[in-house]
Amino acid sequence: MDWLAAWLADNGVDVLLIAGDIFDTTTPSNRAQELYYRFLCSLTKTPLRHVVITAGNHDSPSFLEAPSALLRLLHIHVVAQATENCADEVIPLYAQDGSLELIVCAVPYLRDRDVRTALAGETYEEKEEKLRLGIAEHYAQVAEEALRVRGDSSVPIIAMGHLFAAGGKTVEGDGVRELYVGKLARVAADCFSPLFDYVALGHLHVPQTVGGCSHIRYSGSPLPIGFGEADQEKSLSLVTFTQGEMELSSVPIPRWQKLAFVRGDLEEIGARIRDLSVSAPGAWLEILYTGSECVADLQERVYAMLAQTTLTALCICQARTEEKTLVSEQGERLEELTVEEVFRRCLDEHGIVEADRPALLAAYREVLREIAERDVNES
Ligand SMILES: [Mn+2]
Repeated sequence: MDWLAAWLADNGVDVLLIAGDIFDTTTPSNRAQELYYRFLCSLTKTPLRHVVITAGNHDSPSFLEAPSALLRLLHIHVVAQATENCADEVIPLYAQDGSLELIVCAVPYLRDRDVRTALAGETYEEKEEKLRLGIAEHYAQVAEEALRVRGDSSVPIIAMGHLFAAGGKTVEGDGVRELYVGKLARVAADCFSPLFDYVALGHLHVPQTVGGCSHIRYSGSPLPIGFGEADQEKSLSLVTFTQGEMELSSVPIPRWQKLAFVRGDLEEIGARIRDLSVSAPGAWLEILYTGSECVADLQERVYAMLAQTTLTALCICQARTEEKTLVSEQGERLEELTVEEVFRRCLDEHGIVEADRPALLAAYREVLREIAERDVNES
């Protein structure tokens, strides 16, 4: 964040857009809140004139919105939930001389209930189709409102969004939480009005464009969020408008903390740790043991390998194979299983036939999503 504030200052950037997932949880720690507000304060010392922040699926809308009146005084606009009146999401930004210079359609993560009326007995295909139509309809409404606000001027219109675009890339272990019902509700590029000069998207951690349109883009997460992203270059998207011409570029973000994913049997893990202690001192590691034997004291053995190094293991686990599961059933820990694995075992236990599983799994994911998105401190 210090780097970002300095970079924004050095490059004379006018507006910063942050498209969601400000926090990882709906109840961020006090320390995390302090970092957020300190960062926002540090922006007031840059030439930056406006900041627009929208909520992602991990954020608590009421938490982000609570200080919004105060933040407005610092020219920081927060939009955390869609309301009846989509005009609330259309933010005109003015230059120092008072002239309109940019319109931002600050669309936050659209919760299922924001865009879809659920009916009993709907199939999953019908639910998904309604969701997609609801999201497209919402963007059409904000585009219409933006057009009204723009009037006779020709200022650019930027839309924001926090969603999963069709064809979007993710990497395993990056911690991107599934949205909506099941895994299929994906929004295509044609959901965004052609009125938008640029669409700034959040949610996916890999920087990428959508549907081959260079102006519909995920900047990606500024930091790797999981070890699956250990080798990925992170970046910001810089959009420059000069007399109606738009120029797009991607700005690499330096990596301050080395991460490495180590996998193999004990011998391979040992060799890799020796290499990394020289090539990547101070690195954080995720270690996956894939050897054929079950190692009861894996943690102790790995800690012994790390003892004389500056490396830190944040996660040490054993790969699960059929064979090993049988041997280690006794010592299996719930936290080693994903919630979906637990559910699959429940299906096995109850002898649920293959044909019934997709619908049950989709319903289960819907429940999980609702739990994860519950705004616990709303009132
Ligand atoms: Mn997200």
